[in-house]
Amino acid sequence: MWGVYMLNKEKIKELEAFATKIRIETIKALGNLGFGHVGGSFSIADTLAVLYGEVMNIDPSNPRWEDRDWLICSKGHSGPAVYSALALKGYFPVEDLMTINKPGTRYPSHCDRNLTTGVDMTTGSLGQGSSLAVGVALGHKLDKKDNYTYLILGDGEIQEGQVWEAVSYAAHAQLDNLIAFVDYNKKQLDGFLVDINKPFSISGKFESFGWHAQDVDGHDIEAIYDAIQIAKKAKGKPSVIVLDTVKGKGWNYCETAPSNHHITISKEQMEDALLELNKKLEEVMG
Ligand SMILES: Cc1ncc(C[n+]2csc(CCOP(=O)(O)OP(=O)(O)O)c2C)c(N)n1
Ligand SMILES: [Mg+2]
Repeated sequence: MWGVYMLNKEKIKELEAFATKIRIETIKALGNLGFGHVGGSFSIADTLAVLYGEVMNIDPSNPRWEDRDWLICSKGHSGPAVYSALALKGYFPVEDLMTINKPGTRYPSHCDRNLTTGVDMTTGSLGQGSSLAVGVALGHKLDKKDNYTYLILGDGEIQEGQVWEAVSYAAHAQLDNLIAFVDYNKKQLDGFLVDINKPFSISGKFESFGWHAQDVDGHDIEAIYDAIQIAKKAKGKPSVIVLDTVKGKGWNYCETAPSNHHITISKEQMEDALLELNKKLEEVMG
């Protein structure tokens, strides 16, 4: 089924490398700090690579370009992965990432559009990004503009009632310029969703609210890309892509740690992660 939109092999390789580099820069920055939200940053890296590396209409030299597509990372604690993607795209120097979450930084723990070049929306209070994304997408519709708005939600985050108010209105307003992702990594801050607040069918819930919905492997570059192309064809409806992911993906220690939402990172652990990720990068580059 996937592969219908034919990303060529070279591009897939490039995007896989980009996703790995996002993880590498993220762990370097958070490792330097000594702690951070590694789990949720790593689970969304492949989607960020597809969006910033291929799909989004952006101009890093003109971050507030009015024809750009918008990315709203509503699970704002995954900011480090977003910043890494932006730095690698040339919005600002990669070295700047080493100031993440330090006093006076332009790269806070959670996304802030007033501080970070290329960040389209301030987020961090879970749920709020959904309403903000609906406002942005509606604004573009009213202005008769073609910009897409991409929204990234956490699977724990969607327990917030605000998300469903936004989801309901987005369908009513027929916001087919809004494409949401749910990072279905099965874990929230303090454990597994099934133990805390069972999600049932996430795509089914969105469908029942009038959205077009798809379930994809959130670590398969080609599948993510194809799902976005399919979403764009669903006219008159907003779309959701539920990403089947692993929290901490790409670093075995983090993937298997029982608690991997916000972790401390020793120098040795950072080196362990970099060894694994650099090996992956070499494999991808062949
Ligand atoms: C309104 C609100 N409540 C609580 C928090 C604290 N918090 C930050 S991340 C998080 C868990 C989010 O889980 P999930 O959405 O699954 O994110 P991911 O697994 O992708 O890290 C919580 C409770 C918050 N940021 N905002
Ligand atoms: Mg989660």
